[in-house]
Amino acid sequence: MDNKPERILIATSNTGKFREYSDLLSGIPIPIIGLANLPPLPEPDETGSSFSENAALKAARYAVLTGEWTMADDSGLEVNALNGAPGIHSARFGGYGSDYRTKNELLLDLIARQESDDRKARFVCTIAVASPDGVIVMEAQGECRGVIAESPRGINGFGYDPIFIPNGFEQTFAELRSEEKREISHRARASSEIIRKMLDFMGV
Ligand code: ITT
Repeated sequence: MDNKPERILIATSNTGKFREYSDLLSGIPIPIIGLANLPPLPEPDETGSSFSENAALKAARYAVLTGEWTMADDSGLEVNALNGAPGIHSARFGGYGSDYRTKNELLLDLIARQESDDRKARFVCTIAVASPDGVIVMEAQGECRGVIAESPRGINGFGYDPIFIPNGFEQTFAELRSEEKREISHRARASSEIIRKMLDFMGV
């Protein structure tokens, strides 16, 4: 295994996630590159049965394909009224090709048709870091609890942000400024933990 990373690949094809990581990982003292900096690569199938398995699978696969130190995240939204769905299927919910306006409307319709009106929900994020030979060297997790809004609101962020109201706020993630989301989000919490572990690993 190579000793220490000189740069790190943030392996996501989700531009919303990549934007957030560019900001959240500014405390790491090595350059960050994205998939856009590399020749096109096949996307791995997310065949794991947990956020953790899928994050590890993505990090290891991209590391081996590129020979880079690689960080990947698997994340998603768990809704109580839907017994935790869409969860690890968040990106596939409503069909891979469907846009987020459609996914959000579909999720709200589905919740409205449940007997349970428990709109409590949480965003989950698991980050895995793989060395260039595909060995997972560290992992971190974060969550952000909240409730599902009655209708989509706001234009910031990405994905399910317009329908998620974090605890302690009245606005959805998509109504908050990016600086506010980065204080409390599942990704921010997982990022703080992974930064601590990386600095430790690098002896900084
Ligand atoms: P990569 O696998 O390439 O990273 P992806 O979009 O497929 O991209 P995931 O498999 O982790 O990523 O799916 C996560 C899903 O949950 C995806 O639909 C996201 O849009 C959504 N999601 C995750 N974090 C989010 C956040 O902070 N705000 C809104 N939606 C989020």
